[in-house]
Amino acid sequence: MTYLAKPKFHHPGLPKNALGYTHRDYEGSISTLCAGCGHDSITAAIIEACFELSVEPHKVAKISGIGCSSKTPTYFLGNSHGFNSVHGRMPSVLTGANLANRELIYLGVSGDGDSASIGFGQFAHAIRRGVNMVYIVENNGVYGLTKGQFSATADRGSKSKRGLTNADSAIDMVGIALQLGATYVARSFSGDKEQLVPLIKGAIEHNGAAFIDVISPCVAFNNHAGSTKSFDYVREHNEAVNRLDVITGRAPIKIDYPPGSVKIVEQHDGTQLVLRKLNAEYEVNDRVAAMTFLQSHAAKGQIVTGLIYLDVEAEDMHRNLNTVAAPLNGLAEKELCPGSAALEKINASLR
Ligand SMILES: Cc1ncc(C[n+]2csc(CCOP(=O)(O)OP(=O)(O)O)c2C)c(N)n1
Ligand code: SF4
Ligand SMILES: [Mg+2]
Repeated sequence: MTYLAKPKFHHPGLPKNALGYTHRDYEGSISTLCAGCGHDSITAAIIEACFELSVEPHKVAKISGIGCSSKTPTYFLGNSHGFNSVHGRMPSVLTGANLANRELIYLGVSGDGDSASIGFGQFAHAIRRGVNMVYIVENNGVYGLTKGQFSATADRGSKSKRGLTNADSAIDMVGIALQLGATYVARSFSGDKEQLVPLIKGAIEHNGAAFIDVISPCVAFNNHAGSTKSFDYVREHNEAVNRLDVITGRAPIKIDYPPGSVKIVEQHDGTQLVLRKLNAEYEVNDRVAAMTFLQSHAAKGQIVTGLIYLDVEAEDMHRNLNTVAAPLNGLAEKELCPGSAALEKINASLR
């Protein structure tokens, strides 16, 4: 059995959001991952973010590849659309779905093996096309599902559970996403829900390619001394540059930060991202500075977390391609087959 159904009953006093839904309405089946797996905490953060934003579950499409991480969409948003695709192919399936219907919120859930190894090319092209999506990599530095081989995000010199040393350079997904033009780039830690939930909310509100690398320890194969993706290592080397809150028309929140340390960033749709700066020098709108900051901290063994880059002028793939606004399933035959005169006009314009 690959999933266990959750019992339907729940406490009548559970808090409700603006739609009248409780957290239970955003849950899925019972997780079959190892007890303590970081991926389950990310699932909980996604549920919390969607609950707080009062997202309509039927307006979400969750798409994944293969891996323990890619299994997790079964454990959240049980009333949403979902497609568990092929290893490394989540980005192209998501891109196609988004092209067909831009009205859904696309949640791409992947692993470091799924996105940095077999799916690296797919990851790159979805990001550079500016697909409007929330792309989450649940990064544990190993292929968890196939029993703990090093993945391409494992740091050079880090040790496997059996004591082998990784000889290869690591791929930093955040650095690559920045270089490829992602317009919302963040890193977080599965053990830091306070940081992760608002980052997911901000990514959902963002109109463009939003990428979140979440360090998510694999308790079965990569949580030992010598690993740089263990709970202890990440807690000790975490360099958080800021803390985020998201203010939307739907879900107002109170801000209570000391003056001088807060930066309010307004996005196209009126959403406000409230950034509490932890590092006074860190500038979230400077892509090149973000890349330098990442590299210099990585050289010191530090893991930079928080909202690392935000482009408030982000444009998504549909805008770039000038596609029709209506979902394709809403178009009638007349619009889909406008006739030979229309075809002739298009051909003439290309001669
Ligand atoms: C085409 C193909 N190649 C290899 C595999 C075997 N395989 C399944 S999951 C996986 C790696 C998963 O690693 P990751 O994406 O990091 O997920 P995790 O289990 O660590 O969350 C591999 C190599 C496969 N299913 N399909
Ligand atoms: S093998 Fe690792 S990644 Fe997979 S469920 Fe267990 S702890 Fe999580
Ligand atoms: Mg992995």
